[in-house]
Amino acid sequence: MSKRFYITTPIYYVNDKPHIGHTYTTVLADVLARHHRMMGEEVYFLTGTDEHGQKIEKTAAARGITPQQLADEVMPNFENLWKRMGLTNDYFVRTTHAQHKAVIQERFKQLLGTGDIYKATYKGLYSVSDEAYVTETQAKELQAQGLAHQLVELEEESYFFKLSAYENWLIQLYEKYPEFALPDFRLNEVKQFVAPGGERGNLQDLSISRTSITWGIPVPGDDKHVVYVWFDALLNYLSACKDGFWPPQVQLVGKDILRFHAVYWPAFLMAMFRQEGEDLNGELPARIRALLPGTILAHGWWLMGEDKMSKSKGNIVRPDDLLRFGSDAGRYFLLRDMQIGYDRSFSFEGFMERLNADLANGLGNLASRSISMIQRYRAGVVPTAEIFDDLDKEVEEQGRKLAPEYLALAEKHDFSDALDKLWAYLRYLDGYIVKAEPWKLAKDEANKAKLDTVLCQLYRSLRATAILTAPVMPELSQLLWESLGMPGKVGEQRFAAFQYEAPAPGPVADPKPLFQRIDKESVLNEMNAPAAAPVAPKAVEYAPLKENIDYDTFAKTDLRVGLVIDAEAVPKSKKLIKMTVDLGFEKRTILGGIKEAYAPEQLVGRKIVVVANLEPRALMGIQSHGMLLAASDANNMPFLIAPPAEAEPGFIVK
Ligand code: ME8
Repeated sequence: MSKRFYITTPIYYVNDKPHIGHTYTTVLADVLARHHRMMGEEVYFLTGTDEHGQKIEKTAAARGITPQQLADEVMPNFENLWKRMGLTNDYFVRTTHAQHKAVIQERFKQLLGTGDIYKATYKGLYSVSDEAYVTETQAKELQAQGLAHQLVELEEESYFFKLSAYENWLIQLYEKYPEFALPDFRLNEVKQFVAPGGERGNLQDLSISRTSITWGIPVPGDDKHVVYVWFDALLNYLSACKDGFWPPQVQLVGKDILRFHAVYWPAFLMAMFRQEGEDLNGELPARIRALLPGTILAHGWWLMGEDKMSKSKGNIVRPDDLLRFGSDAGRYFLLRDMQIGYDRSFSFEGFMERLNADLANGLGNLASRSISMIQRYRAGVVPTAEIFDDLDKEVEEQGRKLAPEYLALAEKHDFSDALDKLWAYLRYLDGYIVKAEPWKLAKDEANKAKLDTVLCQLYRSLRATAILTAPVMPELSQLLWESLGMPGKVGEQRFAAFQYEAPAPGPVADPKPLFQRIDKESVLNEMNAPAAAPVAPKAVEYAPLKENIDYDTFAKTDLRVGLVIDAEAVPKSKKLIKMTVDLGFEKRTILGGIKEAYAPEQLVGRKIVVVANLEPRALMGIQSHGMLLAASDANNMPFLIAPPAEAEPGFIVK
């Protein structure tokens, strides 16, 4: 049986649309999933949405809809975006799924049974924004950050999870298995939280139910309480796990939610998996470690300048900005520019510069030059290399090292350095071409073997590039793969089976342009162009008023509501439509000069206003018994006067 690899992203709240941060985490997970498939592993990749809790309840209330309606409306934004980004998640979990709810209730009951969950009264401070109780020390930290206004005093009955009982095991987990939370400086933050100042006994029990909200999973047997949103959310990884894939090898999180994943989450799991006789004050059993997530990998934030992106600051980069130049371009940029663990500030200009330098110039140019030369000088047939001089030898050595070095960095989840290394090699190949001058070699038959070598080395390096970058850029790498004359799907290749020097299976194809150079200035101009000026209302020409009439004269006009039940164009007439109009008390034929504005089929079923006592008159040989009312603009374009829906045929209009 092949090795199994279970990877997860956080499940995202449905009170907001996805932004570059969510996109980054999920794209990184996809790259890891694809990478592990190419390592021959059986992969299960999970993402989804977090749909319960106070934030969702409030956002929905503000919009006058139910939380479920809000979730149903927002969830597809995530699901559709992941499709557009080419993501290969195996499942999309929603915490409102019945199956998830059942698992939460079952696990809650289990922990009540073992005494890991108990009921008590909480009195203290509560952070509305974090949906969590806070200690005095935490309150001071929040106050220092200017967030004190989000704290409220609270006294309520609550179910608690005995987090304090797991402190010993947690500390051992971090000490003995430092790969549990990466990078290491993030693990240090976790250690400090669990044992501030190195002292034990600081972890407090965690409240895991709420009575103040209703939008959540009811506590089994006590439905005044709903399960705390983090107990509900974290357990998605368990409820949506595919049989045989437990535990997750890599769980991706932003640094903002590391504490929940590296403290609460393993403690919940320890409580669920521990057996009689395993001493919480003794050594952490290896059996337990093996059932916990392999690594919680915490990445930093994408910032705008120095600031965190937020709706209130209006500085959010939306995924559409990233998708502007194709999903692979966005994927490449996110992976290349973010060093896992650190924050990174985003600039649209930097984004375009990166794409031009690396995809249009770097890889794009090298590929089209190299493949064109194989076509021009060798009719597309890839020659075999012989080593001639030191330069060839160096290129060959570097080329062979490329895949193992790239894969070793990828193994450490360090795609930024892996891609950096690969692109450094591509630049080095540009230099190789300049030094070897294949266009000069081609002029003299005596240099045939040397030219073969240059062309072959370029081919091999590009083929290695296509396969290595397939998880990051599935579409571009496939284009390159096909241009090199390679059969099948590059994403279905296995790294282990890849041989740098394997002969080319056939001739190269026409080089397909990989990435169009972006005209930075014009894109920026377009983005900064002021929105189209509002169209000035057209000056209306008002017809002069007619002479006054007295009421009696007006009252002579009998206006009625009519219903058009049939309509057809009058042949040979530019303007006339013949209608059958139901006036309630009788049906009439009425002609109207409205053909330029209405098609006959638009009129049937429409209510109109008719001058019902007008002398009948023949038009184009047809008797018209009445006239319909329409307003008209300066060009005489008619707009039919419409009575309200409740007015019935025959009603008098006055
Ligand atoms: O926290 N840069 O959901 P959420 C990088 N539902 N990544 C960012 C980011 C930024 N500026 N902003 C957000 C939740 N993220 C909970 C999780 S899991 C059991 C429950 C990413 O919608 C990052 O991965 O607020 C972060 O952890 C996640 O979005 C938070 O998404």
